[in-house]
Amino acid sequence: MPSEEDKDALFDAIIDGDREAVVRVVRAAADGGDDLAGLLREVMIPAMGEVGELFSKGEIFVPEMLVAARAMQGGIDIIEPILAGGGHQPIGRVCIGSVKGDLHDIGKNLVVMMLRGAGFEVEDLGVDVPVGRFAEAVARGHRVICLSALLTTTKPEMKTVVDHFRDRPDVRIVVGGAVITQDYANLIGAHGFGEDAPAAVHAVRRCLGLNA
Ligand code: B12
Repeated sequence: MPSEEDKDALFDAIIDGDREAVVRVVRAAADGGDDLAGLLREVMIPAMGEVGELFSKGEIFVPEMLVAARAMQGGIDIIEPILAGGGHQPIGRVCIGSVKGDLHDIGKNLVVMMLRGAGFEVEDLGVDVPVGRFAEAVARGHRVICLSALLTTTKPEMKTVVDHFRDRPDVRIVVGGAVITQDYANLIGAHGFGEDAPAAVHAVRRCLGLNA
């Protein structure tokens, strides 16, 4: 792990939206062979949580959230290829998207990264994905759909997707995102839920009958 000083600098750089500083610390950690998953879990994700707190308190606004997100993504872009590994035969296929109306993608991108790292082939449909695009993915042969939502206003869109595939028992749907709970997943009839990216991998494995 980088020094406490570097970790503090990384935390602050994400909150301040200082992409260059984020990239510098993360690259140094990657070059030094540090525990990048730990860095994400212990420093980078909590920094985004702090950004949300500051937004809730009215201390920062949407533009600041946006630059913080870009700074965070700068770090993720370095970590992703390292954690995702590659070159091996995929153990399953998954498609994923942030639901219609939802532009948040950092959490989704982390889920993509973890799934790829766990050996899945992932088709990332991006953000603001309407049900029709998930239907197209199923038509292309996908049988596991992962949905991400961060807004109270967009979580009902998950039910729309689940309802759409109600008569397709071969299609499994896994949901997650800051506003989603296991209770909500049960309520709408989703087949899996994960509160974070590692839990997303477990949920997908369970859906495919792989030992979770
Ligand atoms: C960054 C951010 C933004 C950025 C997003 C940029 C981007 N490229 O993602 C921008 C500036 C665009 C933005 C916009 C808005 N945002 Co915003 N945003 C955030 C913030 C600060 C961080 C989100 C984040 O990246 N978290 C870090 C990641 C790692 O966590 P995560 O997404 O939860 O993902 C983890 C898990 O949930 C899970 N997971 C995620 N997806 C999935 C999927 C599956 C299948 C599984 C199993 C698991 C899983 O695994 C992930 C990894 O551990 C949050 C605050 C917060 N605490 O969440 C507010 C927050 C989500 N936003 C909020 C709001 C209100 C908005 C706006 C409406 C603001 C406005 N007035 O315009 C708009 C809406 C835009 C839209 N239509 O989507 C509110 C939502 C409140 C609510 N309950 O509805 C929050 C909570 C802020 C707050 N405290 O009020 N936002």
